[in-house]
Amino acid sequence: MQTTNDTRVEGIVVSSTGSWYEVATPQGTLSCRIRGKLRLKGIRSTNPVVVGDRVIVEPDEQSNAIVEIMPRRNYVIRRASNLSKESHIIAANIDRALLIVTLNAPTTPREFVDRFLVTCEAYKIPVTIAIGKADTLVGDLEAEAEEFEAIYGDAGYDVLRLSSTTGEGVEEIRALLHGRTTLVAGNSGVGKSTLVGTIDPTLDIRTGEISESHHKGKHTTTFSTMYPIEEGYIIDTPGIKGFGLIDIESRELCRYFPEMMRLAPDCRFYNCTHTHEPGCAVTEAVKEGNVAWSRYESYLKILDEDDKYRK
Ligand SMILES: Nc1nc2c(ncn2[C@@H]2O[C@H](COP(=O)(O)OP(=O)(O)O)[C@@H](O)[C@H]2O)c(=O)[nH]1
Ligand SMILES: [Mg+2]
Ligand SMILES: [Zn+2]
Repeated sequence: MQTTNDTRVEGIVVSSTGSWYEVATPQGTLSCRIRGKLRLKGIRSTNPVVVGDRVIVEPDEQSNAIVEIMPRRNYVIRRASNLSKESHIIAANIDRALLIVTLNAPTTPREFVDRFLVTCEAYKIPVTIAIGKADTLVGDLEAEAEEFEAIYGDAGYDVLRLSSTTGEGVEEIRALLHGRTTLVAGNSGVGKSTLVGTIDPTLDIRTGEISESHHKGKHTTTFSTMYPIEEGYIIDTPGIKGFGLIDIESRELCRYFPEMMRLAPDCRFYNCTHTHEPGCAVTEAVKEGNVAWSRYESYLKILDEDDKYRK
């Protein structure tokens, strides 16, 4: 049987196992493989086709094949592993990211939060931060939540509280999702899958999975999955442990900390790195408490640790 271009259909990748891809098309969801070499210019990635990609599928009796990937509007990418030069794309064509952070059980490291935010800034993806498991915030944790809200609120981010247990914040998030593609990110165990299942109980979502990185060999997915929701899509991600930045130059890093970027024009030197320079408005603001020390510390750590991965 001859395949003609007429049989090709356009679709959106909703899940992948690394070798098989589920593609939602007007003809239903098709299981596909990649045909030939689909190379994307300039991206050294461990996964050539990712959730959120718009693709062309050539249906075939044997197996459907993805034959083309449309250009990506944006994507969220991280280093595949600590020492790797390869990257892993978490998802593509995203309208908004929802970063779920928990202060306890598990504690999300601030550096993780800041690295994720830098990536979203670099690819111009708006982020909403949710403090998850808000039902557990008592005593010191409540004070910590208020401090967190102040730091990230001042930086310019929307921060809300979320509890899938009590329903706090769930309707706000539902409204955010409407008609958009939203990536739900956060460490393993913060409640990402539970949230997706709370928003739409008809979806078959696995929750409470054991962290992939701690229990290698467990049959857990390490790829993102996209679900239709609220006239848009939501992408549930596997727990992201580390977030190695890729393709961000040292000298542009400060642009992705909005509260520092606002101050940079007041630095004495136009090419100030905000580390050792006299007349630096950023370090001055850190000293005066106008820029949070934890945010500045993340900036320094990213500069320092990622230096060795840069060309
Ligand atoms: N107290 C509390 N526990 C939650 C909440 N959301 C999820 N959990 C629990 O946290 C654990 C991890 O949830 P899961 O959704 O699998 O996290 P994921 O790894 O981010 O997808 C499960 O035991 C959930 O029952 C919440 O809002 N409050
Ligand atoms: Mg999960
Ligand atoms: Zn400076």
